[in-house]
Amino acid sequence: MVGRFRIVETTSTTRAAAAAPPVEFTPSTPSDPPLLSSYCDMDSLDGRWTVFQRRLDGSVNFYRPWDQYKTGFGFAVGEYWLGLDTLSHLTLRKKYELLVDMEDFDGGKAFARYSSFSVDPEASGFTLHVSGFTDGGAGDSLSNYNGQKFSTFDKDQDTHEYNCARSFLGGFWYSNCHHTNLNGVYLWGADDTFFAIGVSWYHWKGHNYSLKSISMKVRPVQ
Ligand SMILES: [Ca+2]
Repeated sequence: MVGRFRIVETTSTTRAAAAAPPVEFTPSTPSDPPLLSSYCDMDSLDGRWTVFQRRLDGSVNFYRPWDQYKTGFGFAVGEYWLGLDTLSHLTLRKKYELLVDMEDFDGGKAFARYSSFSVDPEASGFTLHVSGFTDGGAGDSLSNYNGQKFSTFDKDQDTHEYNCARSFLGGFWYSNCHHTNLNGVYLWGADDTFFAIGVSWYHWKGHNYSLKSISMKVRPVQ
């Protein structure tokens, strides 16, 4: 379904231009899902980031099957996952960097930045390539997944004996299983009722703290 997506990259540096969505999902038939656009972050580290994952209020269920992680879900004005097909096509065309911004429920903020980021096509399992970590206070909970394929509850490509997506109720480049579960269950802060199922980033808040917000965003390397 890549044909449905028309990608317009975020190139402007003006705030007024930020109102124009950088990525537009254009339905090709009336039966396609509602129009969905992505959010352009103009504030973080000089802006111009295209957001491909965002959690902020628990309004969208991220426990979804492979096909939905492939094509995308959610709402541009709120929580969403842009889709692995789009992400792969975008990041394989040129060199991209990645920023992961996060916030806790006490006003604390942190980020992790990676100088290189790309996702292989579906035929290669949407394998993640991420490297070049810079610490913005969050620590590195992602480099561990470099070279890992994506997994959902209905497609186990992790390296664990069990199904990590089922065990931790998300979809991710799980290995054995995770240091971040940013597509996990939105739990509003500290909660150890069930181990590590929340929207966590281990090296900042541990496995049992579900963040208030977290987003993953990319932009072309200058
Ligand atoms: Ca497994």
